[in-house]
Amino acid sequence: MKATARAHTNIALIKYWGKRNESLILPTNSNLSVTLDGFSTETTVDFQEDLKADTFFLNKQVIEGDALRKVAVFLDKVRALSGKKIYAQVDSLNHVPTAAGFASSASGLAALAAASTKAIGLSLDNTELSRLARQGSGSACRSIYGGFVEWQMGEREDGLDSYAVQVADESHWDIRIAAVVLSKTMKKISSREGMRRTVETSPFYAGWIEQTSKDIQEIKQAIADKDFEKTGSIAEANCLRMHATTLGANPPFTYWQDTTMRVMQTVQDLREQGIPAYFTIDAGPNVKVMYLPEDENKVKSRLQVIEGVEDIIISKPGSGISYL
Ligand code: 2P0
Repeated sequence: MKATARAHTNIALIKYWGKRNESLILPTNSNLSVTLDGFSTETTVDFQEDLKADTFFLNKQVIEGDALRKVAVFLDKVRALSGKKIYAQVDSLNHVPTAAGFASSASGLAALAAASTKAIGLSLDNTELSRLARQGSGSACRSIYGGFVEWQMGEREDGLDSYAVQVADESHWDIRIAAVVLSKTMKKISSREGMRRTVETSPFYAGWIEQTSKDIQEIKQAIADKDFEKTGSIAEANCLRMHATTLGANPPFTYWQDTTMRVMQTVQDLREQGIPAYFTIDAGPNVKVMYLPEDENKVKSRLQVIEGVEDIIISKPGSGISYL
């Protein structure tokens, strides 16, 4: 009972930042991402009658502790759905062009959801798969699809209406996203802990929720119209607002480092020189920069000379899950 699936990671243009239900992973706001072709996870799940527990290998290394528990808790959900009590060996390969902290729970849990359900004999449609992947890691529900993807927050307490839908596929719009890898990154506050602290303590949180519901409507129109300046400026402002909530938390924190701010400044300088480029940042110091293909050389040459930048990995909009 074995299957292999591939999923790409994604970058949110409208952020998921806060849960209304921690155990079901239900968000406080709808959010929207682009799937990235430059980063993927390929996972094989093999259910075997003679195993006494799940095992997990990541890039051929045996994994234990919290990461193994996360996989096993997810497989418990798959076992419950199928009615089969059988353990699995999970082998994951992260295809990330450099070892720079870009391993992603989004591609990891999306590939695990696809491979494990197929291996155990369930046939789920993409909506069911997205809903299941969400319960492994919120952002994973978006990686079921390629291109531009909205995670609709839903309203139900049981989460049945909280899943992702494709807004436009990967061929809709040829934009580029450069992942700017920093040479030094501090130990960070996990996104789970960061969002929990912000929801519970930041007085800026209510403002974030109010504005984000407007942002998502506007960015969907801008994507449909292929209006790059509008899409980029909404995404950049949404990112800044998410990070502002962390400064208001108690205790306050930020994911930014000095190099993060140098990259942000460079992107703003590029715009002043007439090159449309916009940044976004997740729960860590690395920056992603959006631009149009014709500006690639100019953007890349400016980013790679910034002090503290180690590498630049370029993506286009990528595809959804596939079975190998
Ligand atoms: C996002 N992030 O929309 C946001 C922006 C980080 C900042 O989704 O707790 O690993 O597993 O649901 O999906 C990172 O959080 O969190 C994330 P869990 P996840 O991409």
